[in-house]
Amino acid sequence: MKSWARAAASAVVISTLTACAGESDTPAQEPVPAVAAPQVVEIATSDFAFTAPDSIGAGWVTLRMTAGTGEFHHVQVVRLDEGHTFDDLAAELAKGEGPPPTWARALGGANGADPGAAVETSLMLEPGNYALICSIPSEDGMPHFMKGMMRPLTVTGTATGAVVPTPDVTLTMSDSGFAFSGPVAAGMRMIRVENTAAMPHEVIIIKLADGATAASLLSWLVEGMQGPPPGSGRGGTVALEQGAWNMVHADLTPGNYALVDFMPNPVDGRPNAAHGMLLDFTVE
Ligand SMILES: [Cu+2]
Repeated sequence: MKSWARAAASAVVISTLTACAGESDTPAQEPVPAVAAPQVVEIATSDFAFTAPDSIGAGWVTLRMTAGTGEFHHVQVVRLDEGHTFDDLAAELAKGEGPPPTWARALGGANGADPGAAVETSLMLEPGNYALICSIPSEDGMPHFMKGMMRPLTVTGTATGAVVPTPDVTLTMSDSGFAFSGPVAAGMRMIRVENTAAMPHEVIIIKLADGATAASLLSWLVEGMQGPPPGSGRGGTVALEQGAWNMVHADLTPGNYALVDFMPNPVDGRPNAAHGMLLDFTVE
């Protein structure tokens, strides 16, 4: 099998403020803010389990998902509102029908890793109870969380002083589709992805194979994914509820790309991509 993605590397630059010495005999000593290194949480996927910590610290967190060589997986971060437990969520999801409960909040996560590759997405996590879930279905139609890809995560303590990196570009997801705030240049990019729509959305960044377009990628998907995929994953988020945002670290070489939301549309169950959540863009 041809490998269809390169591992994303992360580079977070932390700038520290230094005090300026004044002209006077007693130099002004501005306090230097405490800056903590960003917390990197390693999550490995396999058929059908996550390897992940049980507990992490609150604050700015980078999820580094390393994909196994089997089926495609993602890491959906779900925050459980106070008074609800992981077991409550498992019981709701086991019903296999209806929308997820409103107390289970979709905060995004890591997505779009080719088999054997790694991708990174960062987000701010408040202390509380969470679940990590993979809801991608297998060929038998059963979502992976029904096969074991679901585990609790506890976020403890108070937020660290890790610096939130400045995005290179912002990607807005709305009812009218995807929109970048500006052109996307080649290189290791920090893409702030935010959802302004009432319904949850995800984005997967795909570098298109020669001759492929976002439309032909969608055709490949809805026609049963016959043959090799016409592109390779470059990262993304999982479902984000309205107002939530993630920072996707994407390693972008020049070429043609597509943004795709594969989530089933609540109206007809077809992918949101078939309802306009699909965009071609070029990286130069
Ligand atoms: Cu999975």
